Amino acid sequence: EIISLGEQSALLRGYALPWERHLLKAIDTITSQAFWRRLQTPGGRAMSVQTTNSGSWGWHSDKQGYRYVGTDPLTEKPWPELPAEVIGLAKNAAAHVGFSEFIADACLINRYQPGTQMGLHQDRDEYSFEHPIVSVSLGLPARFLWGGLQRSDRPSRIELRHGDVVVWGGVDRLRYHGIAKVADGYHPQLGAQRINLTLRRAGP
Ligand code: MD5
Ligand code: FE
Repeated sequence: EIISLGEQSALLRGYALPWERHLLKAIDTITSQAFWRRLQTPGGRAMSVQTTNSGSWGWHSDKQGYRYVGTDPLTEKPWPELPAEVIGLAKNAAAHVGFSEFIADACLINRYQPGTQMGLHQDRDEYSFEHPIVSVSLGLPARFLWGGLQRSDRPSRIELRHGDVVVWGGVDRLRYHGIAKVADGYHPQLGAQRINLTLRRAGP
């Protein structure tokens, strides 16, 4: 099932389910090398979401600001490799929404425990906004807040569930978005958490 979210964005319900085994294994492998962490905002506060990365670039935040870095600041080693199956999932999903030949070079992984949320923001740290972003939701469901091009635009809400994939690009690429506070619960594969992978082209 394809649910249109905007002119150039869509929710592909359950699209990642055939890749579930690869995704769970990838998360285990990646987080055994690049541990979950709570990043500091440029203002010095700890984010409530836990993150890690894989691929050529990883998203990082500290007092110097938001940016992509080629090595994990915790280990000073390159980020773990992004598995070919996951790059393939993102490429296939993007093509369904009209973005052909999308090759991700960065995968930001976010972990939400019950009570965690992500405030409305835009994703604008990538080198170019011409590429789409593909997001994969796993574990507990969450309400996605889907706004407009101005922060003051009132967001609509849509539930993202285990296995859902969303593709955003083109005119929808810079829309404000966030995640409402994740409710308590238990997921058979992932327990009391929601994990989101965002696949991006961060570099040139
Ligand atoms: C999440 N993560 O569920 C979301 C999913 C992030 C983030 O927002 O920055 O880590 S990605 C949602 C997204 C990405 C790019 C554009 C838009 C939404 N959009 O235009 O709405 O952890
Ligand atoms: Fe975002």
